[in-house]
Amino acid sequence: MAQIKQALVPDIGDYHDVPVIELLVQVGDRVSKDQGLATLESDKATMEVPAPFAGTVRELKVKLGDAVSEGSVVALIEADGDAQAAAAEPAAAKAEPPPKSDAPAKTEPVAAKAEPAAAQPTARETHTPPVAFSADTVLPASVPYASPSVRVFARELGVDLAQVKGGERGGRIAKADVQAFVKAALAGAAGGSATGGGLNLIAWPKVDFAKFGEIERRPLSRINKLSGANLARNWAMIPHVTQFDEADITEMETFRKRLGEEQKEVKVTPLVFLIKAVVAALQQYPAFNASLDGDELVLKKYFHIGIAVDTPDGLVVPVIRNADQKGLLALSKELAEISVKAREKKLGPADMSGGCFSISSLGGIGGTAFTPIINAPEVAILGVSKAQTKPLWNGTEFIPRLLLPLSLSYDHRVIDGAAAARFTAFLARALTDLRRLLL
Ligand code: CAO
Repeated sequence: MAQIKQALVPDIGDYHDVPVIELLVQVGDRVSKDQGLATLESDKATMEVPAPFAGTVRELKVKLGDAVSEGSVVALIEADGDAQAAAAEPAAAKAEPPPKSDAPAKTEPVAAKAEPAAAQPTARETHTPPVAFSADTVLPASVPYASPSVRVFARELGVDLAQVKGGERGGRIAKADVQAFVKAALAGAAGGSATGGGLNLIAWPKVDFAKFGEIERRPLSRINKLSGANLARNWAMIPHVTQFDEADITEMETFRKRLGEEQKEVKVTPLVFLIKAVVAALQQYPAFNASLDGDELVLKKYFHIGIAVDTPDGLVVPVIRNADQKGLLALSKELAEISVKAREKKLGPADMSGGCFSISSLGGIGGTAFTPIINAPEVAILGVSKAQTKPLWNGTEFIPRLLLPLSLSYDHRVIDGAAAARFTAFLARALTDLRRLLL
């Protein structure tokens, strides 16, 4: 007998109360295993909840705007065939809480739980609450009540929906509310210069580009839009200063090349040496391994390093966890794995959360220096450019040395210039003489 089982939100890392922004199926739809049922969107990533098995959707347990976490029931699905039924748990016998992560499906007695499919709203219907509805009481405060198109609109304008008061029934936020919020913000900024509040920005230039020549319009990727909004916020809100330095990596390179000859299992690039040197510097200067939380600095005792990876769809920052506990070869292997995962769009939110400090390496491409944008709530980021052989004065003569340019952007609210100069000097010394990493 076919059974109805729950499709649950799988392990989504440290994310909680993530809004459902899209329903991908309707009641009655046939779904294959791993087909997306709903799209969730946190401030950093978008993820689909996959169907844990093939079957027919009997009931949707979420609607647009609902906030879900790992283990939340998204749909009830009638599993296909006997094989599925046999694999499922006995329907009536168990009444356990939803499984945590590895088993995103749980058997439910058909008759007891499933309501007639016809009574359910279809996935693409607009959800107008049938009775008086207050977003404040039904949705957690952290999830503003707004449609996906309004969310996209707000994101494009850099508006935090949590600050917008919804004018529609139940506190639902309409596009007009977002527009009014922006107008008020601009007016406040214009009139607020006496108090110093607001960015006091003039409107974005509106240009008819086609008037000047042929053009083509290309939509931004989802990653471009998400990272763009984050970068704009971080650039506007964090007082950035960038400290530049150079590390003599002549000996490091000799050692790296030898490592490459001795073993062919993994490619060892300068980046893994940088990860080790950064960890040592974070241990030496804990304020760089911290986040601002109101009036407090949260100092982290763990060392999770974010690595900016360039993908065809835009920039993503997967995190290498516990980098202090890993050697150069293990780091190289993990770096290769996360780069492939990033470029194949297979990174989940868990892969991109919990970072303490980020490294953005453009060394394989070129350039002499740049000003990386801090990945909030981190307080510093290291940019790395291309190493070049240059003449260095050793006191009596110029000798050729391989110099690696370092660009450290830091949050000046947390770190002062002297600390930043010490941090990059420490990094440079450690990379010049790797034995220092053992101290
Ligand atoms: N100086 C000189 N050569 C360098 C170097 C440096 N600083 N860093 C790397 N290289 C060399 C490597 O040794 C490798 O050389 P070979 O192929 O001859 O061995 C080559 O450059 C390519 O390296 P890579 O880029 O494949 O590997 P990586 O470990 O240095 O970097 C990754 C991996 C994922 C970080 C990188 O591919 C990437 O995506 N970088 C872009 C990050 C980015 O976009 N940052 C910008 C953020 S702001 O918009």
